[in-house]
Amino acid sequence: MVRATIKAEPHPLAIDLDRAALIIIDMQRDFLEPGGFGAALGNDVTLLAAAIGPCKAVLDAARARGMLVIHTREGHRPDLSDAPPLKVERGDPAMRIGARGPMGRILIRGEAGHDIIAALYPIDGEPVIDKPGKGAFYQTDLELMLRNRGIETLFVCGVTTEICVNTTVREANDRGFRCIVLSDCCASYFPQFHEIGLAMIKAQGGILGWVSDAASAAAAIYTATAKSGRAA
Ligand code: TIU
Repeated sequence: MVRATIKAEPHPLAIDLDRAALIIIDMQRDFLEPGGFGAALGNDVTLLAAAIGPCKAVLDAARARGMLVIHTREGHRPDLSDAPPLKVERGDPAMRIGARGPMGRILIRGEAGHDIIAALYPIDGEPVIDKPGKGAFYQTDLELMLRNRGIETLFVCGVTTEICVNTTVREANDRGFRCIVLSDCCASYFPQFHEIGLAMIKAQGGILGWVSDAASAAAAIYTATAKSGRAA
């Protein structure tokens, strides 16, 4: 057990870093780069870029410690058999899920746009969860992976704050996992939804989890590692 105290809201919390994992939600080209799913929905994708540097800082700390790092990707099979028709039918037919865009078919597994951005690309040993929904637990083996590793706490990063991050935090909370959402490692196409999405998590004494930031999380991880050595 390696205790670390994380500066967070609504209050600092002590966790066992040996039972913590980093989960990076959907930092895919389809959401962060022009010509993908995010842009097809009419969004300004440049708003998500602010989360990349902070995510990388925490990713570096987690890797240095040998912490479990899990990446997720939202997307569907090429035949769309795992995509609910109601999800596919929304929006301009020329820019829907499965339509061909500059980064390949939109939100389809195996296409360039579905891949994780270069700056945060997974390395060997980091599981990648392909998820058909907004929540990372829905129709995936994420819970099995976390239980097999005895994980209790998740540091949560990614996009978008109010959609896939929030849904995943809610799913994790109901399954008994402690979530620490890193505010500057998350972003939304709607800055006000980012703020409200974080506020909803930490309100009511941390009804869904805690909110911290990249610097606080990385500092706690590096400090614990310096004292105790690598966990892995
Ligand atoms: N990953 C994720 O949040 N999927 C979305 O579709 N988000 C939007 O904000 N559209």
